[in-house]
Amino acid sequence: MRVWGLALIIVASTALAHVGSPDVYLESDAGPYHLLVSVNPPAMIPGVARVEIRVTSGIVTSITITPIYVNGKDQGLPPAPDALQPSADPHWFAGKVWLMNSGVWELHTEVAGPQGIGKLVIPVPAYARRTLPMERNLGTLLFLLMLVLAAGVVSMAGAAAREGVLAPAVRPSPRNLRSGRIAAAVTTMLVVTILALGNWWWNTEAAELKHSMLYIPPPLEVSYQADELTLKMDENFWHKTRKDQWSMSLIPDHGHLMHLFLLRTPSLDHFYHLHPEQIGEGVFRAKLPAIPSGNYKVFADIVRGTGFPETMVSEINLPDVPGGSFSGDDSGVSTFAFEPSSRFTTVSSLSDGGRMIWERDGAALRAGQVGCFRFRVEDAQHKPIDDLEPYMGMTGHAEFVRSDLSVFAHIHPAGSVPMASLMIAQKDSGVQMGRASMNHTAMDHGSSQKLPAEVSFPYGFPQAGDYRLFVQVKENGRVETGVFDAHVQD
Ligand SMILES: [Cu+2]
Repeated sequence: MRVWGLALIIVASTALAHVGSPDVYLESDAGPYHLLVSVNPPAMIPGVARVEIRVTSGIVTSITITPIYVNGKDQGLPPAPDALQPSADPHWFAGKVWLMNSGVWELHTEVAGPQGIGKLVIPVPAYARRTLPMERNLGTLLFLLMLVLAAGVVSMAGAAAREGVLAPAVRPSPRNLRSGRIAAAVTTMLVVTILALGNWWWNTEAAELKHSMLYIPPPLEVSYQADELTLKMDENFWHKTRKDQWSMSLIPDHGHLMHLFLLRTPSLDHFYHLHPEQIGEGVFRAKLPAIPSGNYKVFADIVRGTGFPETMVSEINLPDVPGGSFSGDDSGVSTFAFEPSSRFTTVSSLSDGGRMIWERDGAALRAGQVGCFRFRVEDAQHKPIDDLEPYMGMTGHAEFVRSDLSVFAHIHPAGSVPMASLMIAQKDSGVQMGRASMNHTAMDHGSSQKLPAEVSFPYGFPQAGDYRLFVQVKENGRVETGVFDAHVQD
């Protein structure tokens, strides 16, 4: 009997415009304070998100969070704020927040200290992500209880047919014994049938719940013809049933409706960051640069009207594409094939003769640990360059890819939250963007603006394994991509 099948519980989680990397990281000012925020989305919807805030500048005495659901409709009175608990370390606060619906939540954060009150809004997308099997011990216990109950019913029916008609202390005749056995056999068949039907009913319910609750990114069909990729987005059940709940329209994220990434597999040696044009509803077209043949994994980032980010995943076999040079904001890099044994590379040569240095402190990288990943850009003489400029409005873009492609995270200096979602959140709340965010995102797009030669990205690897990092900056009108390999421990 497949009693384990009885044991599926729907749980949920949140993720960003990323694959396999559900946690939210944000580095920002809140008034006079500077914060590094990480949010571990809930295991269920409704569910509890764990929030940790490290105060990296300023003295903070208390932090409260009010979660507000975003779907373009009035949410009525906000709930009472939850207070984060201070820890022994005065710079570190942690707490929990309930998220009740799938979609985007804004965590309205109020930070208090001697310098006054600072405010910050953290967008957190939430959705059911996976099912969990029942806990083994509980399952075993329930299974044994079921056996006891079933055996009890069978023995009761047998005893009733055998002795129910006899006077007390009268021994059953062979005829009584026979009817007892027949009753037990019939009851056994009945009980087995009932359990089988129950199991079937439960599995059907679980499958339906899974179908209606579990988030699956929109399907993406990719085809190649004459130097161009055509991408057709579709919708699945999850999207179709949520259309009236929130806006399915697309909004541009740093100037583009779609950010498309092509990565040659399994060597991870050719990487392209392209920006397809929308040519119809849900249909995009990308002009390809020169690309060598091979199997390419496709990641396509979009942001919905409420700020809900999604990453669609597909793959395509490409022939040698003659293509041209990169146009617009498109960029890419050709590098050495990935080898798990190489573990760490911290220096990457750039196409202009300069290099990019990963400023590691030498400590081992661990899964689930938040850190700031810093990269310095140098010229051919190994001097920090002074002509870094914003690339699509940001000082840098970084893509963290696990070697088996189970993780793909597109991160910016302000964190893992897409710029479009962040801007909606700031607009909703009327909270001014923090100074650091402004610097990070270099909002004025002016190419005359000169930036320091260093970029940093807050991130935590979701799981142990080998990773390749692509770090993109714009220098003197040209995009340079540094490539680094890393090994992450449990
Ligand atoms: Cu980016």
